[in-house]
This record gives sequence, structure tokens and C-alpha cells, in this order.
Amino acid sequence: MKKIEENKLGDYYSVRMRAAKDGPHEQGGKHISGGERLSTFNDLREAVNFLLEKGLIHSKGKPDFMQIQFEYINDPITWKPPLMVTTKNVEDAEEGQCYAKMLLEKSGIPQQIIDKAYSYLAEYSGLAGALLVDIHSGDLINGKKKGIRVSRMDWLDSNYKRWSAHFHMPKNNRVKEALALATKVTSHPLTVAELCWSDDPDYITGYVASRKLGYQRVTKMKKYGDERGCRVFFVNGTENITSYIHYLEKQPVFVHWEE
Ligand code: WAQ
Ligand code: MG
Repeated sequence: MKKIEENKLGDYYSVRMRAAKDGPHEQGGKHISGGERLSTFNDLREAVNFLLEKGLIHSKGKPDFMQIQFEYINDPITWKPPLMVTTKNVEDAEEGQCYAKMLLEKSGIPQQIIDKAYSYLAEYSGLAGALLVDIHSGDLINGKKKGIRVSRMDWLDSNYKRWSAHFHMPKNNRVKEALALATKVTSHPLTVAELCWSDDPDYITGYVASRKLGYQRVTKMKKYGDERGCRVFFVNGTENITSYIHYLEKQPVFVHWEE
């Protein structure tokens, strides 16, 4: 009996939060914040409180809707090393955007497909999730209005702190969460690259990530005060899109760094 109890300690739960203003997302509310954690049963209280805090005090505004839920994960967890990180310092957002487009081309995305992806941004800058763009047609893959929300990834704080000290990186949750997401997303063979910058008005650093180039931070991707964010996954074809989206939403991944 004791043995079974001990094994149970290794079990994980997915904990998710979404917060909006002027009603829930599905009723047209403005997306304020979202978050995802993997947690043991014993740490659920801490995980829920962390996500509550994250959504409660936010530069995009005061939410009037929040949902936090947890659920037991039945699938086995995989562990992945974080992508290598580099940082490009740029003068302004214009230079940053130019540099990011160059990185996307270097990842193997044709220029006209990059332009087509950028043409969607005006309409979709307030999403809670990511846009999926087929690198062959440039078409938007996900019809879903919210975009695809990647979930079930995390990085233990103690390990992240060791990583960030070693690489002289900021110790904040934002970098941790973005690098964990990018590591999960780019480790799927159908992901060619990811393009991202925050929708938070007070954060202007973004990145391009791919297996080939790693996680390439670009210090200025927009102007302060701008609430238009971006997350685009460039996908190699639409044939296996159902299992791709299943991977993004459901497959649990821990990022873990070994020196
Ligand atoms: N799955 C899919 N899309 C997401 C997710 C997710 N789990 N989380 C956020 N997004 C999308 C959504 O459309 C947001 O509006 C947009 O990305 C931006 O999210 O210095 O803070 O959490 O190295 O505001 C990157 C640079 C920071 C960090 C990105 O994004 C660094 C950031 P935010
Ligand atoms: Mg945000």
C-alpha cells in the first residue's frame, strides 16, 4: 500500500488560468492574461495562487472574469533541454522587426509567406492563443477564433534559477514561461519557427525561435504602450495538423537544464 502512495507523488496535474475584461473571452471580453503550470497534487495550492496573482494584477487592465482549473494528466511527461538563447540589441522596433523577419527567412520560410503571416496580425493581435500559418500556402490553419493555446509545459523554478544564473539571464517568470513554451513548440518536427512578442504594453522584447536557430531574443519589437502582441507558429504542412494541435494542447513537457 505504501508503495502505491509513493508512486502517486510522481503524478502531475495541469493547471490553467485565463482572465478577461468586459466579460469572458467567448462573449467578446478582452484577453488580459493566461497561464499554465504543471503541478503535483501537493503543490496545487501554490500553482493556483501563482496563476491567480498573475492574472489579477496586470498591465492590460483589471479582469472581471477569471477561470482557473486543474486536471489530472494521464499521459507520460517528457523532459526537454531549453533552447539555446541569444539576445540581439536593436535601436528601435523597426530594426527589431527587420531582424526578426531575417531570422524567419533563415529558418526556411519564404519571404512572401512571412509577409502574408504579418498581414493577419492587425486582425488577430488580441488573441489568447497563437496563430498557425502553413509555410507552403501562407494560409491560417486554425479557424478557431481564440487561437491555439499551448498548455501542459513548465520548468521547475530551482532548475530555471540555476540556468538563468549560468547564462546571465533575467530571473523572471516571463522569460521562463516564454522559453518553456518555445522549447515545447519548436521541438515538434512540424514547427519550422515561432515568432513572438508580448501584448503587454510594458514589455517590448520578443523573439524568433526554431530548432535551427535556438531562442533568439530581439530587444525591441514594438513601442512601449502598444497592446498589440503576436504569436505565430509557422507549420510545415497541414496533413498531420490534428495530432500537431493535440501535441501543443495536451502533451505534457517539462523543460530541464543540465550543466
Ligand atoms: N499558447 C499560445 N499562445 C500564447 C500562449 C500560450 N500558452 N501564451 C501567450 N500566447 C500568445 C497570446 O496571443 C498572447 O497575447 C501573446 O502570445 C503574448 O503573450 O524576454 O510575454 O505572455 O525573452 O504577453 C517574450 C520575450 C515575451 C521574453 C512574450 O508574451 C524574453 C510574452 P505574452
Ligand atoms: Mg500578455
